[in-house]
Amino acid sequence: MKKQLFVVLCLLIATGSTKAQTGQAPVGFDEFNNGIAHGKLDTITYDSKTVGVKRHAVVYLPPTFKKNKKYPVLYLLHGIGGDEFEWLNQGHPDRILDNLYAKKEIKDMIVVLPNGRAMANDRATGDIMAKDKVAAFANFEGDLLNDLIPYIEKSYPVLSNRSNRALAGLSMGGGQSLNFGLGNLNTFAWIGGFSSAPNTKMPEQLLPDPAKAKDQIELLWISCGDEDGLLSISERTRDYMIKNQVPHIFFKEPGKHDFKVWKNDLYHFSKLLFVKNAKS
Ligand code: FER
Repeated sequence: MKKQLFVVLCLLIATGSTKAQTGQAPVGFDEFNNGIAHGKLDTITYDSKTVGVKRHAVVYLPPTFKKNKKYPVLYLLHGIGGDEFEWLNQGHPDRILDNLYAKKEIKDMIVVLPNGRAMANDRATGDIMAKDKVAAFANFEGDLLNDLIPYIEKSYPVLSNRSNRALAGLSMGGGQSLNFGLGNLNTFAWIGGFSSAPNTKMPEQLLPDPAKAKDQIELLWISCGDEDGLLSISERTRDYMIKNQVPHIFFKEPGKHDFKVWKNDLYHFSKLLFVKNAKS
């Protein structure tokens, strides 16, 4: 009996240390939990001068949201096969963040889930790799900066300065986040690319003035699964940051190109957001 207990304890300790080494979020981090407070989801419609149509996004408000407080904002972007509901349906950021709030492990923030395919028909249908559809992901820069952010800032109680804006995304959305984030450091100080796609600019274009960027970046997060065919893009970006001494976090984790990896990324990334001196 005593021996059995000893074996069980050893197994528990071994499992715990493996998790720490691999950076896996704790079991249940992405599960709906009935016994805790939940955030609120809104769907919004805004006028896009960039695209010339009304566009849609989803907004997650933290469980303790109050209109008379002001919040930092994370803009969280989807991949090439997704839309404004992709994160919600497959990544469950609401559950992940609700659970983190219950443990008081993240700062209060509003999360905006936009549609990053900035064209009139922004559904992920037909040939999602078509030239015009891929170009629409680049076109989203104007929509985000000139249409969506101003709409959010007049509709919600938010802190509207660079140190209270974060931009992150998965795959195509990771490339967008690195391109638009590092390209607009006057707007964003917290930037995350999860398994970033080939739309990521070449490093010298991405960050032509690394010396200046060093002072501006609060957090630059670059992550990818070790079995992802796109890993070399994250490594290319990381190598440039190392060469130019730009502080960043490079998080290589077990996994492929899927939501198992991206949920884990969101868990870890969101814990660093809006915490001063998060950059390593
Ligand atoms: C590509 C490979 C992958 C590409 C985009 C992706 C535009 C995007 C993948 C995703 O968002 O999941 O060559 O070119």
